[in-house]
Amino acid sequence: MGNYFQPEIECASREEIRAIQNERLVKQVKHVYDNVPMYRERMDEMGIKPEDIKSVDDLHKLPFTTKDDLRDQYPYGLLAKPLEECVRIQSTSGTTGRRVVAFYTQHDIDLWDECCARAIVAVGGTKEDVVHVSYGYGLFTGGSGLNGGSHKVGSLTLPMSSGNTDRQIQFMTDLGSTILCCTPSYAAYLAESINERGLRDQIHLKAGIFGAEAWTEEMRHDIEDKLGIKAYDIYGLTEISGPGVSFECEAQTGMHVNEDHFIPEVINPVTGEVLPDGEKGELVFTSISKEAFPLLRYRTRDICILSHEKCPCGRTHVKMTKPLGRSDDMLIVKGVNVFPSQIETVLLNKGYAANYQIIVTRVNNSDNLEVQVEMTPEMFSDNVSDITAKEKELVAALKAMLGIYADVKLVAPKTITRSEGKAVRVIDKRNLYQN
Ligand code: DLL
Repeated sequence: MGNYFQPEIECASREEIRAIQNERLVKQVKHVYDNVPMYRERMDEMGIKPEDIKSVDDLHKLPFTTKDDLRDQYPYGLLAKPLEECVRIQSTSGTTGRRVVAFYTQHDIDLWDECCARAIVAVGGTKEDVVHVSYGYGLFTGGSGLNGGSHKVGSLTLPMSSGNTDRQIQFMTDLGSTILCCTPSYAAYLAESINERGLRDQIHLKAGIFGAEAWTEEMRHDIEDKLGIKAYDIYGLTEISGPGVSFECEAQTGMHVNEDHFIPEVINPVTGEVLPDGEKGELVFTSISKEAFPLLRYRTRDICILSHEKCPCGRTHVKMTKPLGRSDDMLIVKGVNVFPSQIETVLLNKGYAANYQIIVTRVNNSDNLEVQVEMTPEMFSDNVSDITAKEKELVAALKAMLGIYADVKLVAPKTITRSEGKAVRVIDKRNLYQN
């Protein structure tokens, strides 16, 4: 049995969780109907009254919300509370398309901080810990979310933000940071830098809380080995609050969704049909506790599987897999679906680090997939036949994984730009030509 921040809710029976969800959903639907014209119009068009939603069983009757709705309603259209009751604005990191803004009342910030506190306690965090937050601060939710969670736990919080790797490492060694929070790609970079400086013995990290971008099991093992820590996943999105929508426990087999605040569903992205446990589809959230920016059935575009299987940690909240890709991150190359995570798995299995870039071009109406991969210092060689042999080996392994040919270019160590926030793995030049 593990450690919990709010055991009464994290380990509540399924009946108790359902009762909380039913009560909050009914209230939330009324709140958005009364305060958000877009939802009122949509429900009126569909002939649904707030009274028709009596429990979670009626959730499927409600309209979906999409990223386009958020853009259309920018900036105040979806605000469900008077602006003077809001205390914070955050914004998406703009991975795809235009920015989206989300609003928070103090109540919304408090519940978001609690969700992050649950994540920190789940990895063993207590008030004895020094929580080193290297997610970006500012409009991005990573920094302020984990910062707030760490305060709630009572840990000593280091608001490092991202960047300035030397200073990160100095504080880590001098102040004895024990829990590192950042993107997995930045964790890999920090690990590389710490080992290069020969400082591995001087860091006191025991755990890391890494999220905001896709990362593979192979990358988890790599970071765990290099830093001598346990690496845990955390998931979230600005539209629904930020980090802490779900988090991993000691079992490291998926992330528990904070179901007292967010009801998850997995749908068929084409038909919108709700799928049962165990089936892969698009993850959808309804936020049932938020006041300022509550969304009904928000389509995340993240592809996931939900599972109600009993977890050894004792938590009863449903678990989601790591996002297996984003419906809009999936590349279609020569008609074949390619996820960057498949390429990462091959590279790490072959002993490379996660320093790579995927470049897609279209030449003479035919797609071309190129993967640039950095050699590790140990495998670095300037012998051309050596390099060619290694490239051929990767071409074959990628062909086996993806079913298509990818041109592999091995590059010298340290030539691929390191990221301090979300890594840019894919450069799809075809989009530029289309405009
Ligand atoms: O990335 C919130 C966050 C901050 C989560 C810090 C975890 C840690 P956005 O910038 O709005 O919010 O981006 C949300 O990032 O829809 C996913 O596609 C992706 N994402 C977030 N967490 C994970 C994860 C923050 N653990 C989008 N694994 C989401 C894979 C993730 N993808």
